Amino acid sequence: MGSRPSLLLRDEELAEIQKETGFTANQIERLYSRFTALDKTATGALSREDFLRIPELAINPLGDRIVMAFFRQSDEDRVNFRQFVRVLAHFRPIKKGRENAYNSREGKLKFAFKLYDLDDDDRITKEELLAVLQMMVGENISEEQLISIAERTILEADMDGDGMIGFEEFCKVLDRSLVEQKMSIRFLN
Ligand SMILES: [Ca+2]
Repeated sequence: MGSRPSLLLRDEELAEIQKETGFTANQIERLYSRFTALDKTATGALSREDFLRIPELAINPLGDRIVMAFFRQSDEDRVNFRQFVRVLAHFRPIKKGRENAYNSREGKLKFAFKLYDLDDDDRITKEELLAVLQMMVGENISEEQLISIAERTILEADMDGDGMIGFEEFCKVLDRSLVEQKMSIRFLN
């Protein structure tokens, strides 16, 4: 019994997280109760299995990649609450004058870019693009069609002619409204 760690968020921690992520105190409290509900073993950190119990991630075709983004924040195979909210902060809608490194257009684009950059070398190759397209569409489109979509996308985005998509090139191809819309979740309004 006595070994269960405290599940309460300290005030100073709450203030720090608020400042860093832009979430309101109320939103953080609610995310924290979601976090502790997922943390079945009450260790103060989530494992990969804990994440897979989130229904929105389980049904998202890119769920695996998004789960990996949480673990990129961490050197271990567990994600603590701070790391958890940092990733979620990318999905805060952009409001004028209230953006930060996470939910700014650039922050959102960086997060999206990393979903495609499977080997984390800051370039998206045709193979990486193809792999992500396959995750997204499953078996609905033939391999040949997907290869042609991947090739066309690289051709259109690749301005320096290296056959890959760098971050700058990625930003140029993605339409502004699309990023802001797809990368925003109305949090607990
Ligand atoms: Ca890469």
